[in-house]
Amino acid sequence: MRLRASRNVSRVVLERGQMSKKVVFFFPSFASSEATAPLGILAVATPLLRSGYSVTLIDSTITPRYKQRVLEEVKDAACLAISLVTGPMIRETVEIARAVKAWRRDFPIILGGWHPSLLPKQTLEAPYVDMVVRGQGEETLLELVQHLEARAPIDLIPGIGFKKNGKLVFTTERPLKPIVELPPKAYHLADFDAYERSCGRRWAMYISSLACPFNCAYCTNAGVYGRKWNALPPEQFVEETVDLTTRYGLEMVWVVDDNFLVDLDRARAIGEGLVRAGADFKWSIQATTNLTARLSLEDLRLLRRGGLHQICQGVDSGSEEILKRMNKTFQDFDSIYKSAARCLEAGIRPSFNIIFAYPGEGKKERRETIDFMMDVCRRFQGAEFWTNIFTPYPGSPIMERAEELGIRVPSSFEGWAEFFPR
Ligand code: B12
Ligand code: SF4
Repeated sequence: MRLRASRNVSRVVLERGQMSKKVVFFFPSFASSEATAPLGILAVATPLLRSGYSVTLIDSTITPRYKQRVLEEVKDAACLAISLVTGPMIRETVEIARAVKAWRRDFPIILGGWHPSLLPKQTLEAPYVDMVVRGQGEETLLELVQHLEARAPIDLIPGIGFKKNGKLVFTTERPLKPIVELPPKAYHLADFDAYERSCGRRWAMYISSLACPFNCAYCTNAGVYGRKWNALPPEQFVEETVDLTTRYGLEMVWVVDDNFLVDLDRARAIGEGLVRAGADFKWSIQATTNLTARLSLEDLRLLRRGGLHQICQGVDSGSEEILKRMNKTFQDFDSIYKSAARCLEAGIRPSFNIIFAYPGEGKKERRETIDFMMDVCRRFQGAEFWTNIFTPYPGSPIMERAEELGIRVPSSFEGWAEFFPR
């Protein structure tokens, strides 16, 4: 296992002229107890490993004295690559990037993931950020690291931003690749024992489709992945999840697809395949209520036999007016009731998300939402609600109206650290 091996090799501090075949990844902690390996980093690590680079992953959630560890590991590395979303992850990103720059001002620091993809310019303006990767990072990061190693100009690598003579330069966008063309994730880099110690559960994330055909006004997805839903074939899903859970002794897989149920035949085939394979793990998905309601009770029972135990669904509001403002006209209340009833009958937990304080929500709309939640809970015991306070994210359609809605938009990278739904 490369990660473990890299800790034991005798460390050689490279002179500035030497080239390194090592990349250090840092994953700042999520303000969440759901600790498991960061899928974005496992994704971009594979092409590097295949091309002969060694990779060290430092996840601050499971690494005591993570700053010291980063400072030790970068000594013989080519660059430091950090993955982050908007919000509190920015705090540790800044802490680590500043510490590395204090050690060596010209050591390359690359930021990738959702926040740098949605706000590349503002992110790159931070003095301790040298390069940003926009969108899918598998090919881009490999090309970038190869160019850094060869000390070649990076101007023609699509999908990046960098600094040249004090100016910010952005290259052309890299076209999105369908998920079937992406390499497998480097799960062997994950220290599942440490994640289990941290959160009490042994689980992993898995992704089987990209994008979502809808365009909710608060959602950032279309800004990074577009709206062309594309997915892995059911056989691949079955083979990979069975292998993943068996290999690492996992009890659960969270399928992080934005909308797992777009292709119902695929979903049914996955259920059948898992039953046939005798799969012995629980899994959960995210899907819209309108698509969940299209599944029959038999379909849901089949998926349950295949291990599906929870469907997370974005109900978001109990007010017609707010749903309209959210551009969620594809969902009606009937589908929510249907979905709750059928999921429970099949033994699957329906989990519904609610967003309070969306622009336009007054006392009346809030009351409608609370009444709706109470009604669902009374009628469908076992249905659960997760509530959030609306947080505007860069790149979402509603942010285009930020000024009109009185949303305070941070003017610097660090300003976004406080953006967190409370
Ligand atoms: C899993 C997940 C979580 C998990 C994370 C667990 C973990 N250990 O990683 C948990 C539950 C903790 C979580 C929490 C939250 N999340 Co979340 N989450 C996701 C989800 C569903 C999947 C992420 C994922 O792994 N995808 C699969 C990987 C392979 O794709 P990827 O991350 O896009 O990575 C690719 C590129 O981005 C890039 N890349 C990624 N990292 C790097 C690094 C480098 C160096 C490079 C070069 C490239 C690169 O290359 C990768 C491969 O192509 C996404 C939605 C989504 N579709 O991705 C939301 C998402 C990331 N979450 C989001 C949000 C808003 C939150 C919360 C605020 C929600 C809340 N209500 O609390 C919190 C924030 C927590 C915090 N502290 O900041 C937003 C982020 C929006 C933004 N502007 O950043 C997303 C996009 C959902 C959405 N559509 O709004 N989340
Ligand atoms: S259904 Fe979910 S993933 Fe799709 S656009 Fe709406 S919030 Fe985003």
